[in-house]
Amino acid sequence: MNVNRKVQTLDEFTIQQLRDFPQATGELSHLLRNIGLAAKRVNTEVNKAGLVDILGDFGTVNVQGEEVKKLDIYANDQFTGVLKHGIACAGIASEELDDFVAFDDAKSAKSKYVCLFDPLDGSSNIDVNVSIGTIFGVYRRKTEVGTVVTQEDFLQPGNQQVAAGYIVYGSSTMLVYATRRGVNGFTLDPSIGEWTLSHPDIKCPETGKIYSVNHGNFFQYEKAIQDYIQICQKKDKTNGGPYTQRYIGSMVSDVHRNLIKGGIFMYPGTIDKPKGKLRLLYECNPFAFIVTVAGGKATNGKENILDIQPTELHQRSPMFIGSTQMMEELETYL
Ligand code: AHM
Ligand code: MG
Repeated sequence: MNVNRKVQTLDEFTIQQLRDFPQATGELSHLLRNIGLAAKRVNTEVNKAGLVDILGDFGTVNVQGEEVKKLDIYANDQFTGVLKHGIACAGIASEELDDFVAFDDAKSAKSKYVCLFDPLDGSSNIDVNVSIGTIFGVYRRKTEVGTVVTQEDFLQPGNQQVAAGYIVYGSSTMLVYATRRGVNGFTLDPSIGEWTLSHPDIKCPETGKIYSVNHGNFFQYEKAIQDYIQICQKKDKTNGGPYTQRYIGSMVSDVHRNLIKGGIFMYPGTIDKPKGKLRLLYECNPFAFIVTVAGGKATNGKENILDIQPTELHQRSPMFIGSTQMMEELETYL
């Protein structure tokens, strides 16, 4: 029999990592496994998104008599459900929910982690078949294990993350996650329904050729940002410019590409929205953690994203993230 032992699944990988920590309880591996499971379910529905006219519109009742949910609500229910059901998560906060959810059953209260996520980021792209994603960050709770989690467990700076990751539902489906030990990427093998290690030990290139920003907002940006964008477009650069502009409008895909190829992604504040659009806790922080572990940098223009002490669950922050040398070049303008 021809067994390809080069293929390592997500479960095999996390269990192998556990062996290096004899005192580890396996809770984090369990949590990642749960996220992988919810992501597979979401992936199946995302792949059917174009069939919505045939299968029934969102909000209507489908042929099986079930209500067809909006995909971001469906994704939120999947991630919440699977984490509530598991043994590793004491509560969640989500872009889709006004407040955090404490899992108050005895089993969940004994868990040591909380998870914050954006279940389906970039969901306005679904209708036009553009890649979208899920983003998540995992923290060790501050309150005592055995009690019900409180807001304090969720309002932690990003540097307290134990793990963070994202799933990109693209031409293939990938789950990338980071712990302090490194960043690893797993591609979903649809033939066996398993996440398989395809991108071990991802490092963000020190520099790159791509800059990603919404140019439509150009005249809304402060002068320093406008100057930097123009530098990205100039020919007489010592650093190999002009750069290529790439902006999908789906942060998971944009940052994923720049992480692999090298580049810079920016969502600055604007005149109308000085704090920008992106949410600190479940959009900026997970990516800042992943890219930092991979060797890159992330700031809000003034300080490291990971050092910001959050005050609200849904607070926004400007975001600049990417290859170290490009970030340093940007900082000379800021
Ligand atoms: P969403 O959480 O409502 O989906 O919005 C977040 C998305 C990001 O994925 C993306 O980077 C950004 O919005 C694009 O915004 P804009 O269209 O203003 O450039
Ligand atoms: Mg979002």
